[in-house]
Amino acid sequence: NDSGQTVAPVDDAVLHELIVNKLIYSVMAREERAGPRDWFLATTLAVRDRIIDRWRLSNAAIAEQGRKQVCYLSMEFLIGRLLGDALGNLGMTEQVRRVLAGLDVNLDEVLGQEPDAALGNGGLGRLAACFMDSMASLGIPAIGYGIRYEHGLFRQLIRDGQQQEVPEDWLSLGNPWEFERSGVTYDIGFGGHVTQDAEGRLEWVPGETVRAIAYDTPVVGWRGRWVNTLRLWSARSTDPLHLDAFNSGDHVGAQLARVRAEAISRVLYPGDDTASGQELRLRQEYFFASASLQDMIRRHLRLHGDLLTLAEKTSVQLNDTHPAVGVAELMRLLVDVHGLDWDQAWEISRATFSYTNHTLMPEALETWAVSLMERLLPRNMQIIYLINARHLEAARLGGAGDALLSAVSVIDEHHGRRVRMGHLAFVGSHHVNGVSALHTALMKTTVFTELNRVLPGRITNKTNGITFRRWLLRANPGLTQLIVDTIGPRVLDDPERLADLVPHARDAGFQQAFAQQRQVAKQALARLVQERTGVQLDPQSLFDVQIKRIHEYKRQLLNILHTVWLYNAMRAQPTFPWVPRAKIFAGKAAPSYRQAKLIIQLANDVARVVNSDPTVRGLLKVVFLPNYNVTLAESIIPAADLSEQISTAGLEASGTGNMKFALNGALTIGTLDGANVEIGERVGPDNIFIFGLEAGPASLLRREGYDARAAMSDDLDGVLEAISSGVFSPGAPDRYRGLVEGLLAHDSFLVTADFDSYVRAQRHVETRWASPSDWWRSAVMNTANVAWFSSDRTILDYAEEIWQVKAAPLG
Ligand code: DL6
Repeated sequence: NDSGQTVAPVDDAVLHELIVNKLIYSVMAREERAGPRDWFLATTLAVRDRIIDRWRLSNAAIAEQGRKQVCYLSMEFLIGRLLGDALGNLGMTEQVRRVLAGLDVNLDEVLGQEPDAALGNGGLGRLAACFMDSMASLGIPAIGYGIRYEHGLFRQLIRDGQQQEVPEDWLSLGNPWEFERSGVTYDIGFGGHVTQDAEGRLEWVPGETVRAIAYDTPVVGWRGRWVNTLRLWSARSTDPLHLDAFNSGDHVGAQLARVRAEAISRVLYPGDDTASGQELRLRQEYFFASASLQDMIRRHLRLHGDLLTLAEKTSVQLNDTHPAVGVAELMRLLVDVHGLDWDQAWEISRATFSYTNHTLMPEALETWAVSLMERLLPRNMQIIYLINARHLEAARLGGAGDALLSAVSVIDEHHGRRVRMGHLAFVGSHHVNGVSALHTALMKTTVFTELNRVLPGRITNKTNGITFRRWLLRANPGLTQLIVDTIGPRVLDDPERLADLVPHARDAGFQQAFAQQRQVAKQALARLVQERTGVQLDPQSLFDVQIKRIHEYKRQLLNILHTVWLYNAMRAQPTFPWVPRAKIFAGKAAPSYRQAKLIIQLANDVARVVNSDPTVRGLLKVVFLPNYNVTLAESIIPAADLSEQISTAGLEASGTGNMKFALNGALTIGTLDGANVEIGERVGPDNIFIFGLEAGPASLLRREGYDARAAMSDDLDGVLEAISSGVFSPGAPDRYRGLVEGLLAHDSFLVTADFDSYVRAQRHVETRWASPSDWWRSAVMNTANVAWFSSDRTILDYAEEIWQVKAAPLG
């Protein structure tokens, strides 16, 4: 599914030569001996050259036309593999396949060599990656700023059913995409003190300085018409070696300053259960926020000469609160370093920043101890106090009383004096957005109720989206081809055309072709599952999939309870015409999140017992696929029949996996949570399975608590009894007793409360599955009606309403 148009086409013979030259002169390998990794490097380098001319043109256009640029600050960019994306966007996939075949090399094998860049944790980081693709495809000038972690999200091993974490090492064999910009460096201070000169000007004298070095990766948009930059910062010591100490034998001590400085970009999300772990996280946040803002100012001065026009030429999007310290940092740079007066600087700063909130969960809302901020960032802390004083004064003048002032203060005085980073971002931004309609509505009635009262009109909704180029065109080429054959190639440029599939939803021939594509994807996934877990799946069975971070609010546990319910029911009535199912799980638990790790273990224990029980052979299989990442998602999603989006209503801000599945024609079973609500509105109530408590009642029940035992059905009782009595952990019968007792005593995520409704919804799934024409009509209706979830639409909304930036791809 190439775009059918390359920017500057080369013929096969030229491309052949370009790749072979890279192999010889850049990789130093011989054609007859080269392995897949060598070919991956040579191909990437040759393709990268095709992108560079357009990259330079894009940068030149920004400068010459004085265009406004977006700076997207994100602690995470979950970009995955890049070569397939670049080839697809350039329209070169089939040509490269052909040229490599002529060299006796298989493109798919080459693509498989690329490490999966896991510079993020989950939805938030993948959203940033989809947004980068969309901004480049729409010709919106943008720089993504983040951290070049040497080790991204850990690699997950499953040993004896338990998660083990080992370091991920995506850079170990080099990264052919990136350019080290040794000339683009900034010094980032930490600690020290603040002095005042004779005129009363304040100056921060840091106790330690770390250097940020830029690494740039080109992000090529659709049809290669525009190329943006992903600029990731790496930390270097300004004091790499104490030579005296080294020469006198202290080889380790001589490098301590370096180790400390470089730890900043060593690991994504270092554990923060210790004080030093927390400090490292704050160092990371300030490091990348400061380097990015210094870079933005330097570029603005070079292009426009004067900081007074900063907000006209730049929009900074804070992706969650991780870069929120940037609000204070930009004020420091404008006032202390560039000499603007406070009011002018504040006006510019607020006109520059906007902030996206991605969670309402109190424990995930970032705060930093004032004492840590004062020690690590003394001048920034002073500035935060000044920002807060003016903000509170304005609120007081607007009539706010003490209770309201305390609620809207950037400093939380109730929990040992902490800086509320969400509040800082809110106060310092012109727009604050949620990521689905429900989430945005809840922002106004929960975490930001009071801020919304004193600063009304800032909150706006921007429902998330996904890039169809990766999640349909690349991940599911068979289905894409069918769609193109059916409704024409315009859909590749205009996802709204997917709606042209609606008239085909009832067409038996089309349904069959659609189902056939699913079969192919399921067969491929079954092979992968067999290779990685040894479990054999029947591609004819219903593939019921839940893949996402493991978290109590996402309720993998509810899905496991249903699995046990099915298992019990099948064993009790083996002759009933059950719908054969494969329950497929994948996801990582945060290393210190014990309950999530126990849930992984339970899924694996249930899998072991179910898969070895002859009574349910051919009816039920359970697999937990290790090491979930973007690449694995690309294999799983096209093969899914049923998409599990079953979070406790009100707790999933949006979800984006839900959109990927629906786009590929999986039916959703889900709660009215996050973007599920909007998916349901678009695909229609007949084509989605909604169950469970809605956000309002769920929140009430969570607050008031309820007696799970009193409300428990016999079905649920049987399931919990089996788990707590050790049916699935015969060697350790007490393993899950605590988990079950916990559920019965304080079921914070309403697993037991929603269980019966969930089981009923699952029965509706089975009824639909038993009627293939109904099932496939619903599947087609999903694909046909989710065009609105393209991240191009989301980005255009941001561009028009928040950034005031124009889309304008090169011709
Ligand atoms: O907005 C992207 C993504 C949403 O789709 C998810 O619903 C939401 O959980 C996630 N939020 C985060 C932030 N931290 N937490 N928890 O990852 O953002």
